[in-house]
Amino acid sequence: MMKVPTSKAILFFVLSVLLSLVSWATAYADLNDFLQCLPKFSESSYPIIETIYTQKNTSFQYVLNAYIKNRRYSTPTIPKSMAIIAAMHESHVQATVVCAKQHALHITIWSGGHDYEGLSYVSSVPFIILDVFNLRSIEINVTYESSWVQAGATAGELYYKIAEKSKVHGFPAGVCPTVATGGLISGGGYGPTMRKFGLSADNIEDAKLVNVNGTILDRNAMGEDLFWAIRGGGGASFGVILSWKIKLVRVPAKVTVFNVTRSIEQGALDVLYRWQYVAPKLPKNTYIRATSQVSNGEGKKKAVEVSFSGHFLGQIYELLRLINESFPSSKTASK
Ligand SMILES: Cc1cc2nc3c(=O)[nH]c(=O)nc-3n(C[C@H](O)[C@H](O)[C@H](O)COP(=O)(O)OP(=O)(O)OC[C@H]3O[C@@H](n4cnc5c(N)ncnc54)[C@H](O)[C@@H]3O)c2cc1C
Ligand SMILES: *[C@@H]1O[C@H](CO)[C@@H](O)[C@H](O)[C@H]1NC(C)=O
Ligand SMILES: *[C@@H]1O[C@H](CO)[C@@H](O)[C@H](O)[C@H]1NC(C)=O
Ligand SMILES: *[C@@H]1O[C@H](CO)[C@@H](O)[C@H](O)[C@H]1NC(C)=O
Ligand SMILES: *[C@@H]1O[C@H](CO)[C@@H](O)[C@H](O)[C@H]1NC(C)=O
Ligand SMILES: CC(=O)N[C@H]1CO[C@H](CO)[C@@H](O)[C@@H]1O
Repeated sequence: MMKVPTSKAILFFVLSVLLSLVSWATAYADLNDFLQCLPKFSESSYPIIETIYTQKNTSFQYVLNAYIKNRRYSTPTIPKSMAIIAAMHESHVQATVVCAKQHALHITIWSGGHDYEGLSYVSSVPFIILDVFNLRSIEINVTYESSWVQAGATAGELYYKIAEKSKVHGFPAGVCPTVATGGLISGGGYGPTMRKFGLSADNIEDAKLVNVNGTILDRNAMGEDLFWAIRGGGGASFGVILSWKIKLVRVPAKVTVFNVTRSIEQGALDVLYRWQYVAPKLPKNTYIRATSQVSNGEGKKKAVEVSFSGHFLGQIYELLRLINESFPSSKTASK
């Protein structure tokens, strides 16, 4: 039976719609004051005005959509931010935080846009996006086996920069190359070398964060508790991460990767069953993940297949010996 809304419920609904209209309207009124506040708190040699995209800017939609990875959150009914501040300098981040606080405006912090729930660019209250994708410098220091990486740099860019400087160093970050280190590392960060080196967050030596007062803090200034929290607790709960000092890890100059796919007829279930017991016990330099996907079977029928993709910190002959020892049934499975 359908429930008929009572007059109280209708009144409540109307009131909440009105309230939300009022709150968006007052927020838009505050927006101008907020925008005028920004230059006062940022370095004048880096004009912050050039980083502001209000909804009137012709590039607003383009800038907004460029980093939305979950298209479900780019539909017209999803509330849009009043403005995007695409910071080009650390002082732009400081100014955005200080002015948003002064004018009681909500900000979301955006690096690579891979948030599964769109938390970095969607909000139910009027808001402004603080976009740090332009802050993406990477300074590799091979001698000290460390590197300063800004929050907007992606995992792929980091891998590339390290490889340019050294063939025997790496960093344990994501499988996906387009996640940004801002969200990735503050949420943990897992990838193909995690069995050997742990999470990205386990390999951080220092960080720079803008706190609620707009002050830049490094590890020493923020203290060990906050430094602990931003390595897994989600950065946006605590401040804006500007950069991480990461520890480079030593890897062989040549590594081996593979991707083997089996259909059900080819014994995918047997291999998957065995994988559960074998994969966690393999030497730490070996990583095999299993993903199942829908494939086109015979006569356009949907079928299931399983892919085993692996990463081995060594060369192919060592890997083959290892696989022969640990997967005695892999020969039957590959028939
Ligand atoms: C296709 C895809 C593949 C993925 N693959 C992997 C993977 O291989 N390994 C893995 O570990 N994870 C993976 N993830 C998860 C991903 O790492 C997390 O969603 C991560 O938070 C994304 O970071 P981002 O900066 O790209 O996203 P964003 O959406 O920009 O940010 C994610 C969250 O972090 C906050 N945040 C972002 N930047 C900052 C900052 N500078 N300071 C403070 N807070 C900030 C945001 O406010 C938001 O809450 C994947 C996600 C997707 C969509
Ligand atoms: C590496 O770091 C050390 C110590 O901070 C510094 O003296 C050196 O100049 C750095 N090298 C590069 C190439 O940045
Ligand atoms: C921010 O500044 C206020 C006022 O000076 C102070 O009371 C507060 O402790 C500061 N907060 C942080 C997190 O530093
Ligand atoms: C492995 O191969 C399958 C089938 O071609 C493909 O769908 C999957 O994306 C591949 N995985 C990797 C990690 O390359
Ligand atoms: C692995 O087993 C196959 C099949 O028995 C064999 O041909 C191959 O030489 C073995 N490889 C190694 C490195 O032991
Ligand atoms: C970043 C950017 O292009 N901002 C522009 C938005 O629109 C105003 C008004 O036209 C310009 O002054 C800004 O340069």
